[in-house]
Amino acid sequence: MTSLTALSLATTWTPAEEDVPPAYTLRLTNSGTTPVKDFKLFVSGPARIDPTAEIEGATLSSRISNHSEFGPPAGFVLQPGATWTITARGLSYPLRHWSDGANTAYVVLGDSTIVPVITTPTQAIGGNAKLLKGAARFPVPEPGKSPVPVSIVPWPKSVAVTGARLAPAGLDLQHLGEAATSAAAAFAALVEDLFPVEGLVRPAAEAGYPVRLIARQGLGAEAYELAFAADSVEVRAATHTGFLYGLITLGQILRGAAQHPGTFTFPTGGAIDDEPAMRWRGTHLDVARQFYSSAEVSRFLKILAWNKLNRFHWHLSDDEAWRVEIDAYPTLTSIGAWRGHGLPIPALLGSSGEPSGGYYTKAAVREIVALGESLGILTVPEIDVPGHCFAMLQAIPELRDPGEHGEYYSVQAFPNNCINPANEAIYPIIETIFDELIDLFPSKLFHIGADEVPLGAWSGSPLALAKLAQVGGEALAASHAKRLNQVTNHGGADHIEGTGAAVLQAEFLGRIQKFLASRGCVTGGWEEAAHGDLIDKSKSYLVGWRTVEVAAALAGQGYDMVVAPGQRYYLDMSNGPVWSEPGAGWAGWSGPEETYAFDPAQGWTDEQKKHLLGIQACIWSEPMTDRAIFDRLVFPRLSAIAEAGWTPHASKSWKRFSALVGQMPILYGHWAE
Ligand code: TNX
Repeated sequence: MTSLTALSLATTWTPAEEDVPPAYTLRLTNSGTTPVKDFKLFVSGPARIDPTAEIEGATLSSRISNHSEFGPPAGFVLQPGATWTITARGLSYPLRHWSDGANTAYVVLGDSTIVPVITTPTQAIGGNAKLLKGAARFPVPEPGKSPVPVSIVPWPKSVAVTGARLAPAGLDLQHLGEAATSAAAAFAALVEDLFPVEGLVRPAAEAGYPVRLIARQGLGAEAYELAFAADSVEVRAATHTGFLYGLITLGQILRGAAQHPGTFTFPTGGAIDDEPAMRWRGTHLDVARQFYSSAEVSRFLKILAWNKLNRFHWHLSDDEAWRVEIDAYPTLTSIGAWRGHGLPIPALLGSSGEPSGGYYTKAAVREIVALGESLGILTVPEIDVPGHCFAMLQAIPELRDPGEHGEYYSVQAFPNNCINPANEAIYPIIETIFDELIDLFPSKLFHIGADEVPLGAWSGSPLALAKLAQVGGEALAASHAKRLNQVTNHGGADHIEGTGAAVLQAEFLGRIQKFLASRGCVTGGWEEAAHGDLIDKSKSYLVGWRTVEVAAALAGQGYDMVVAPGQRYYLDMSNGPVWSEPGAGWAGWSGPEETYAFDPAQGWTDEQKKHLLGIQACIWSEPMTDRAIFDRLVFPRLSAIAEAGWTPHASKSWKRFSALVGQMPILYGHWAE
């Protein structure tokens, strides 16, 4: 009989009870036929095991962020059929949802063989509810029951349509002029990809319904009008994007009427006049924590366009990976784009022992940027500096102070993850990298991160402390030095204001922002970029992520603001408070209805509103370990946020939105069962 090594891991979370601290338990079972000895167990998944946690049954031999390595007691042998149990208590961040726990594990044997471990989703003790995945379905109302006759998301400024006819088979686009012609081509390609074989665009010979695209100067850049007649439709706009948006609305009306006759109609008279309430209707996608191939990103952009979202904030670097080709520094991708056992970046967030990851070549980036442009979407790259740079530092160690000693930790438990503002050698490196990127992104919008620099950042760097003494005084430098090696002292940048870390970061950001301005770029940053007030407000914008009040206050100081509060617009947060919902929980939870109801401009003064650029959905990818989780977390909340950007708050209606949103496409096609 051949011997077989087969291992499986079951994990459980026991919530706290009176006098009993919560416990995270990992059980490794040998389901093979040979004893397993001389081995280590490695697990990864969003949950982190703090160094301060008490571990029973094993030694936590190393950990980086959520990657943990456990060693069994000396001489331990896991016999066939036996289970080894490890319990961790005292985690500083409790598990709240099933996707928090370990979702990948592997064992490494003494001879370095990697054995994959079958890992089942973490169960909560006391909860037997079915674990949820896939987008929640929003059924289209029965015939006669829709609150509105036409199916459109986001809802237009004015809908005054009359009459009803059977849905045409498709649209025959008749266009003259550059903007109309390019928009017609972009629309045809869009629907061919999003809704293959429906034949939404088709010639008259195939019963295409006449749609005339008419240039109408004086309309806004994203505005359009639809005028319905008994036998045709006119789309009027002044720009490519205006025409495209008019066609998207028409395409949505047609699909609704075709697929749900009796519920929705195709008008024969009247008009739709439309333009967005807000200029910036963004979506951020974190491709560092999980990698999304260019095919996935391309389809995602098409879905954004179908929601009339117009900014793609592409989060290309973080602690866990660097995702874009840079000619001058090939290690950024040869090292920074891959995680795996024994690599400079370990298996994290559900990646396995085998190398996994990927990056976008420059050619792929150009294609995606061009696709976005054809769909009215500007792509904004983000390179997150000076914090969240673990991967970048593994690839280019020169970005540290060579004399740095000791350790500080980020809020996600990465050690020493910030490039060092006081090391002059970093500036030519950063500028070279940024120059290559500026060349790829014609939007000339460049987001530089600036979030979550740890409280103790650079506290063991002689260069940083000298710089701090120079700009902030000896006392500040001395107090900053004391933050070194305080393992639990990771902090988050929301409370670093005024500290040594904030002062050093501000110096850095001011300098980088000037550099970007010299290249004609507007600099974006997360709200912490305002600490120290050293960036030029007239050439920058900030994304506010804590609360609307913080965003409004920053707008009052003169910063152009994009509103993306974690509680409502972070699409990694779960849809509900229960264990069976996947997703994160640090900012709470938000179901589609809560996200929809939220008013991003509530409480803003008129003066502050002058600096309200718009809104943004943020898709952080820590919990997206499975594409069915992605679909559940992103849809339909993405459309709820799109409507907040497009439709004036007073015209929003959950009843209408929830009747229509079931028609919107999702990325992977995973629906909840
Ligand atoms: C905070 S808010 C982060 C990200 C995480 C996210 C998870 C902000 C700008 N940074 O690094 O992915 O929380 O929700």
